[in-house]
Amino acid sequence: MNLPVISLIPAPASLTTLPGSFSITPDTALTAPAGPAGRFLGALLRRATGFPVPAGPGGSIVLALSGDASLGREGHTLEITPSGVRLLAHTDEGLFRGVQTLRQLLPAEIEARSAQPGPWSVRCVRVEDRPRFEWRGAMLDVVRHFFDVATVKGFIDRIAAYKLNVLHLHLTDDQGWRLEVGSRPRLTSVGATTEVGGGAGGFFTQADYAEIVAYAAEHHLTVVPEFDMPGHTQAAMASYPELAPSWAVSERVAEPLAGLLVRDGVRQLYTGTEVGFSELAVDKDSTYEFLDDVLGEFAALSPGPYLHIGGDEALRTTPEDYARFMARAVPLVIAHGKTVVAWQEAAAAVLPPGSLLQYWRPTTEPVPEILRDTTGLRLIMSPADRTYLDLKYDETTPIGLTWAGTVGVRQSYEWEPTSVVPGAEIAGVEAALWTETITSADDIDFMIFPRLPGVAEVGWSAPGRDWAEYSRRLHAHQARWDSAGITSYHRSVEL
Ligand code: TNX
Repeated sequence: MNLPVISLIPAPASLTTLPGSFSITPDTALTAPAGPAGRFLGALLRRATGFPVPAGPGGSIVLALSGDASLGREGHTLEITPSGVRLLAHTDEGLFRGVQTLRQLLPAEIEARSAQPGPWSVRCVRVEDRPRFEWRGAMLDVVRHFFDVATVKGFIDRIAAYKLNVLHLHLTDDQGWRLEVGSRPRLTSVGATTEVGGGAGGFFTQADYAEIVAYAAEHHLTVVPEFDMPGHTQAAMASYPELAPSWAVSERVAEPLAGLLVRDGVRQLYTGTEVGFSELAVDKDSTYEFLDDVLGEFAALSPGPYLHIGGDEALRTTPEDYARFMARAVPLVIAHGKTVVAWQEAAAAVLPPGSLLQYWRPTTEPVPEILRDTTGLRLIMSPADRTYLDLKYDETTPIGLTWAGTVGVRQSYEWEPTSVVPGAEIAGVEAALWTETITSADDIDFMIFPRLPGVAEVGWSAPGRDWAEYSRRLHAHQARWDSAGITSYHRSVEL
């Protein structure tokens, strides 16, 4: 029989091949605890095999919650023998990650959206697995170009397949405000009406956002919403002019940009791609009332423990103003019961122990002085020259930015998150997809495939990268994307 070659991404902690194979047939049943893992696997198998795959006791595929806490929250063991599949974990999340392994052991046709002929055979194996890092994220910028709920769900489908567990949504920026806020309706009625290039923009209603959060939870992904402050706030200021600082834009921003940002003293919507020109009024109490209301709604809508408050590229803000601002903004996050996440610039502020900083500067730059001592903080590693999937693959890539150079497939895979900021505690890694040049779901697929799986492996698998071995596995995944109907992935010459 023609059994698929094993090409797991991310590579598991341990894999042993056993003799023989197991086949899914019209008689196969699934025994699983109530929860996303069993639901996901049942739906996946039914869709591509066309078999009924009933759920109930006595199935030849068994997912079970073992009492063994030593597996960790996401750890699991998967044993496939000729008589069946047995997947054990301590939590449903662990089962869900293991289901992604079983999925990749099946023929690529398992990704098809309609019933295929099969056969549905897998090699017998024993896999013991758990992640290296607890934070394995992907960020989607829905501001520079807006992406609707269906596209975000598609993004969740893609990242969950590679065992990521965090969906970071960049929801606010100069070019738009993308989440409805009940107490500040102009943020969306005004602030969401455009995007980079002048398109119509758009926003998530609170019901839309709840749908995304629920879909993410169904894939054991935590949604981390980002309200970027005090910079990247032109859309908020265009919606509520009183949020703007008292200094005249022309004092700190050169023409012609300054002329686009203000007309008759009022902040305008912005559709360009410059960064670092906007800042909230740091000295007005009303700014913090605004933050309190908005952060309160973001927190209430987001069941996860984190709120991301940006903090990057506040380039027109003096260091004193930045520190004063963060000293008032950070406690609001805490008051709403959330842990602070912020871009690396926020290392200049006083952050409570346990806060997370997202490192984004390229690995080729020296570590900034403010990050020399990160005691009490944890770092999410997103160095631009490795994890910024909005950067071009090479000079010939039709879309994408190049401010940190180009990011080839190999470059996004061959790096070590713990050696960028020596001594820092590393929570994990996150791929970032900024969307200044990305305008469609096909563009998203073009930029994330084939680079995203490499960042996922850096986050999940033991250190020590072997490009030759990995690129063979990655090559095999193209058949899975083909089968899933993902047509626009980048046909990289590196594979
Ligand atoms: C830098 S990374 C930014 C974003 C841009 C991105 C483009 C960061 C914290 N800020 O505003 O979209 O580069 O690659």
